[in-house]
Amino acid sequence: MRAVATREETAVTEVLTTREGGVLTITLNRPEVFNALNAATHKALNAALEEARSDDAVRAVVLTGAGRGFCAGQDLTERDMNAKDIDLGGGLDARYNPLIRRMRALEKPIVCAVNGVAAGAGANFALACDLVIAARSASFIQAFVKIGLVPDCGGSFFLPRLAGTQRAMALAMTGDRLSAEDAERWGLIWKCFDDPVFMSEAEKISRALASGPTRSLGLIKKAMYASAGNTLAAQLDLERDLQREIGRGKDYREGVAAFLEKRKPNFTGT
Ligand code: LHQ
Repeated sequence: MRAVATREETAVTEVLTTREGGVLTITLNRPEVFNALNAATHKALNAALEEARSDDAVRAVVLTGAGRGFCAGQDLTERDMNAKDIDLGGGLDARYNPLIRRMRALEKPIVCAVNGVAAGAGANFALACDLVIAARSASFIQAFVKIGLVPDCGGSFFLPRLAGTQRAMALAMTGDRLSAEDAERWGLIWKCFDDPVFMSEAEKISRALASGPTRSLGLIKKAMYASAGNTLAAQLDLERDLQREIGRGKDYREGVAAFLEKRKPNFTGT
């Protein structure tokens, strides 16, 4: 494992990645269009998530946006609206769905730091992350209906589970803006923070996760997401299997030793 004490930054125009300790921060970087997603953004996002997956030194990921918005969803200027056949399903298969799967499959926590408006695919990218926090001025819009579409990127999966069918239906059918405070109240996100302290809170949370027992965080994610499609019996079996696996790791021994010695654990993510 690489102990990264320095701060490195690479600018891939549409997406910035910053490394600080075990935290990889991915910043959508098209502020002039509220970080709307085009082909280049998808490519860079995939590359950043691959870096998160393949590098053991990365132990937590933060996804955020540059400027006033978090992400306004698909870049609506990118598509040829005069084309004879418009196949949006192809775009979802090729770009969006693999990204959502990649985020969910990553065995490391992803914190979404929603700095401003999150609309369409942008809103559902946020909901696909593991811990979602937002600036108090941020908001969430299921914008799809406003342009005659249906929610995608997992919106119709996440929303009813997080907020209940009625609230999910209303958000999807009206395309109304939901404030960060209401999103917190409705359970769509974990917490919202006042704008001036928002980014430092995001850093605090991600730093704490990055010094946590990484493998156990990865398996917590697996267990939580599996529960949506499991019976209690199947979930109990899964918990047993995951506990067996994680109990063989070094961090469990370290956690118990630290408890008994009344000190802070020094988890290595192994
Ligand atoms: C934009 C965008 C944008 C381009 C703001 N594109 N420029 C998946 C697969 C396949 C196909 C289709 O879709 C999908 C998933 C989807 O995401 S569909 C949903 C797509 N997104 C939307 O419909 C949201 C569109 N944007 C908005 O509703 C508003 O811009 C929001 C609510 C995000 C922000 O509103 P305002 O604060 O009033 O800002 P604004 O509208 O003035 O936007 C600022 C600039 O950003 C503006 O450019 P301009 O040159 O006039 O300053 C917008 O044109 C541009 N922008 N969203 N998605």
